[in-house]
Amino acid sequence: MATFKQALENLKAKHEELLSRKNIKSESGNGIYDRYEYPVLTAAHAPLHWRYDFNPETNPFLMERIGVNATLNSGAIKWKGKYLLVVRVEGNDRKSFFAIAESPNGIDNFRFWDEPVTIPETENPDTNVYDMRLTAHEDGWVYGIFCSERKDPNAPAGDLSAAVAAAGIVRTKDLLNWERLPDLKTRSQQRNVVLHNEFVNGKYALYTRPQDGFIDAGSGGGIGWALVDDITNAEVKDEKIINHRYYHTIKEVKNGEGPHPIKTEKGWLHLAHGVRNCAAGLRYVLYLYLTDLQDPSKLIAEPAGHFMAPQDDERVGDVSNVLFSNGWIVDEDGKVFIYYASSDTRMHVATSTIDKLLDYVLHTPADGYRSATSVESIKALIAKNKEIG
Ligand code: BGC
Ligand code: BMA
Repeated sequence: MATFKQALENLKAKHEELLSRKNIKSESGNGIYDRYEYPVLTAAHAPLHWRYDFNPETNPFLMERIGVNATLNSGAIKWKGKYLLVVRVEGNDRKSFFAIAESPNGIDNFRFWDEPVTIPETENPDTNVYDMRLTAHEDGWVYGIFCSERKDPNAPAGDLSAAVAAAGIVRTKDLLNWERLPDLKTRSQQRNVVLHNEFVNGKYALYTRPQDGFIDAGSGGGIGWALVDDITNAEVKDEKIINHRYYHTIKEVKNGEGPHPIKTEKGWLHLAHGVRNCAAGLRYVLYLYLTDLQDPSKLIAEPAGHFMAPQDDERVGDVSNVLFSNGWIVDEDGKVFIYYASSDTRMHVATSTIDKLLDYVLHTPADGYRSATSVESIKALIAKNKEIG
């Protein structure tokens, strides 16, 4: 009994040490953003009372009863002065669920709320839910749009992988009680659906990602845009592609909107992910683009290539070579907290400012789509530098 008590105390002390660890800005940034030394959330951050039975009678060996495998792709929101993530927590059983973690400063001391979020199911229960984008909409609700995955009812017998992806929609006023709305009705499967935070022409506006199949974005073309009359019965009738995929770019195979864009004086600033294929599998990187203030569907600037790509330890995890982001927070002073997951395993933060990100988007050369145009960009910069001697 005494040893059980001691073991439990040790467990709690080690957990507390991890949760309260101070994060440190990494040296050697590129001037655009700063990375941090430690991830902000890992599987080990999951509360002990979700994982261990604390009763010595029923758990004499103090074993972990319910394992958490990863904490990844999190939505983000500033809420009552705190930095909140709606984390995709994945259990050892491969089921994802959502749970809120809160930090006082946005870079460390993230702690999960007491219980995971309960997402009501529809009449067609989700098998797996993940990657929620949060939107505090001007209608007064906070919406969460996430991927709802179900087994493909038309899969041939024996195919236990074929799935169907749809956009699930919930809303809340307190982040505690979530109302489930009907899933988005669309012609194609959808992942990476995001709600714009303002009405556009009096309608709800969605960033979409039409795809041919569960994995294959195929003829989908890229990130789409659709206006919806009624969010409580949302249906995509017309969808246009606003951010295209191109041959031999970082988003050749797939792309998808990250969190909803940030409104700036120069336009709507977007964070997205781009995917290309290689011998090692799919490589996911993050990129930025800017759209028109009056018409958020109109592209005005897009730097060539990635904004952030997996680096060092970020490269390795359950699904290696992946950076993915569906959450960022802007402070009133213009500081931006970019929350991103590495290799489907852990959550990190990078910080920057609106001014820096706009400077990056507006002054990084655009993609010319050829080696020769890339050389021209470099030579133009060299010439400019030679002028100043
Ligand atoms: C996984 C996602 C992944 C998707 C497409 C799902 O089963 O949970 O993380 O993005 O498949 O590969
Ligand atoms: C997907 C995404 C993410 C994930 C990525 C890499 O398509 O929706 O859930 O991070 O694949 O596995």
